[in-house]
Amino acid sequence: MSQLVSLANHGPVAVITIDNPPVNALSPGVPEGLASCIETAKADPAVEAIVIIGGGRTFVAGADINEFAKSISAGKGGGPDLTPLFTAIEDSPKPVVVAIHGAALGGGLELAMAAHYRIAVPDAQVGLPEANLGIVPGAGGTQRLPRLVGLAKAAEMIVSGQIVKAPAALELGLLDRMIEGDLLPGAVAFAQETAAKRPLPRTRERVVETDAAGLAAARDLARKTRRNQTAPVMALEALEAAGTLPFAEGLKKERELSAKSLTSEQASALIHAFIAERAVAKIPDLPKDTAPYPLHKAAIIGAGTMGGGIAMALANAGIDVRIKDTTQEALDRGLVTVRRNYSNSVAKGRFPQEVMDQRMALIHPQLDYAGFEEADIVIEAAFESMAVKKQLFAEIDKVAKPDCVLATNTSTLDIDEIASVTSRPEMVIGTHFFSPAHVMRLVEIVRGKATGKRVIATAMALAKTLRKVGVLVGNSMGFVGNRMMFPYMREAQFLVEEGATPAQVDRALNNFGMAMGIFAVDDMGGIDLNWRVQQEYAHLVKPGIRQPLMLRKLFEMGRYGQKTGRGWYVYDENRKAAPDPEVEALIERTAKDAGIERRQITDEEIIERCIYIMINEGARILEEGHASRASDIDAIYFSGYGFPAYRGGPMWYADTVGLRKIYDKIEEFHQKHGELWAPAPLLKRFALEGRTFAGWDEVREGKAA
Ligand code: T1G
Repeated sequence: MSQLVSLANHGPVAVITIDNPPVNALSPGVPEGLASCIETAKADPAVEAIVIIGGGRTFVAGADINEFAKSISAGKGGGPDLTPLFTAIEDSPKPVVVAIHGAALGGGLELAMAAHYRIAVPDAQVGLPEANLGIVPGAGGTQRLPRLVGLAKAAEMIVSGQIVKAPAALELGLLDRMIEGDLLPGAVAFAQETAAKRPLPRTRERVVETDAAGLAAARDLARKTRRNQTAPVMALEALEAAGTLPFAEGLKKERELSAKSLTSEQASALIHAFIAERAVAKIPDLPKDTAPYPLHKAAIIGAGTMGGGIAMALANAGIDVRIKDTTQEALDRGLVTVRRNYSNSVAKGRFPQEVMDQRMALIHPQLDYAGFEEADIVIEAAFESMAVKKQLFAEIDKVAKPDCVLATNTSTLDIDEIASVTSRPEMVIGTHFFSPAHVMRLVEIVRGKATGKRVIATAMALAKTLRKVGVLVGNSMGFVGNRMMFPYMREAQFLVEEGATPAQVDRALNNFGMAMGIFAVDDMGGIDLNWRVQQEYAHLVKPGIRQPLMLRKLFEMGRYGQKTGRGWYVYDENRKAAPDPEVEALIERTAKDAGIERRQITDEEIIERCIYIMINEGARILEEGHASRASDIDAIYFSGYGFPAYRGGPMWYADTVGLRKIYDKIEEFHQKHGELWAPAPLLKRFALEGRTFAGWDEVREGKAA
């Protein structure tokens, strides 16, 4: 018996414990240990019933995703076939009870559904989130779940990857009982209670009622929420089989579809995204035992859109927040938005009114710095101007306590320059949230030259506490996200000068999988803000280098985007965008006046120019050391910039296309469009050496030579 799985008898009940930290994944040795324990318990005459339970903080979080990544990159496709083990459990002549705490996800829930009974503690969670990894459940999930909760609900759960809390799972018939108090004694008592009951309830023997409407609704859901993704569509095929084929044949069909999904580019990319999102927390030069400062009280400067959103994110995590602004009117406006956002969530049933009241009670608006001396962190979220930020940091430096972390939410400005007005630059760090800050998962954490290791650890811990993806980046212009966005936006503007329309560019980007087209993003963020940021850096633009022509014109016309009803697009009262012939005519005239020859532009060229320029800038960021790994850049782009996770992020996507192909195309654009397309040296080297960005990460992490 492997040490990952152990067996102990509690009277007539055999208790099998899976103990494979951190989340009891079905890593090599676990299925084998389980199979051996089950056989031992079956054969033991003293045993009347069997309990399977997880050690540590959770039940089983599924198959081992890291093993998947390894076997996929080794071209071996999928993980172990768990069917024989699960069949052995279901076939057991003695009742098998699965006792759930924490999470039972993917293979973990499939294991539970193969058992005869499922019990759980009230805060347990269950689900089949495989679609988030681009794969089809492969161990009976698409065949057993519809037998327990019905085809429609099963299809909805599998397409959405929804995690269901225990009370709802009990109502759905996915659980047999909720256990209050300690799980193990409760499970042993339940097993003894059911030990003699026959026949044993085997999920596979249940009938699936066909439900065409339910499947159609799930297909609709997949179209709306999983655009371009293949696994949900394949999972629906397996679910359909559950309603039309005998169990064993349905299982076979599922296995084929799951194995096929595992060899897909989308699965590789989404599994990369899962791992990348967790790798960001591992800072190469930050010793694991670096203790973050305590974070109980926070203070924010600026009650605008960002300040209000950050205050909500902190209050949602139970952190007490003071929020300061310069006028009562500004403060009131900010708090009205906060209150409205919470009311909308209550109205949508996301949480009850009392939770809203608790969170509002944690947010304290004020016009002065009273109480700021108690704050563990001060986050400045004021106007994006260096002068304003320097003045505020000079003030904060006087009121904040010595070990208070001084953070700025700047999206582009130099952290070192901001820190230079304080007596403690080592306590200054960038925490770049994204709008709406209470929703967007990404936080770029920007280290300055002097930023101390404990301050970095504190900011990373804050991101985790806020359940956000905190990515540490260097202090270069625009950090990582915006630094790659600037050339992307510029290239898109050149494309419309040369003949494309904003709608065509955005449509091509949408089809590629971007959550929003770049012109729609510009209109949402505000053309005035974009123009102002451009002015902050106008001094860096080399003379003679081509610059886009339209932004200034739209700014001077007061076309700021959604906020003025007109930008690149025209907006109706519901903020629905439509192409604006006036803008398209203005673009044509502007191009003509500038002597720019206009031509037909293909969607392929749009994608190559918009995405490859991003990748090229990403390579520069890596070689300058402003990102620890290529996968950090990917995590930034799929958690904060709407880059499709099923393409893995810009750097993973580059590897998928092939760096040589990308380099050759960039060199072609370099010849055609000049210096702005000069290939990044790292990209050139990797392309010529046949290397990948993923390979570079492995080298840097000592995982490869
Ligand atoms: N395999 C391997 N490692 C895993 C893992 C898994 N399934 N899940 C989590 N980890 C690691 C993770 O990388 C991190 O490691 C640590 O655990 C804590 O995770 C056959 C084919 C369980 C809700 O999709 O959703 O079963 O960074 O930081 O926020 O049909 O992890 O510390 O080194 O996320 O508390 C389906 C994935 C697999 C669930 C915990 N299962 N996991 O969240 O901690 S496919 C999933 C999660 C499958 C079958 C198919 C979450 C969590 P490290 P964490 P958390």
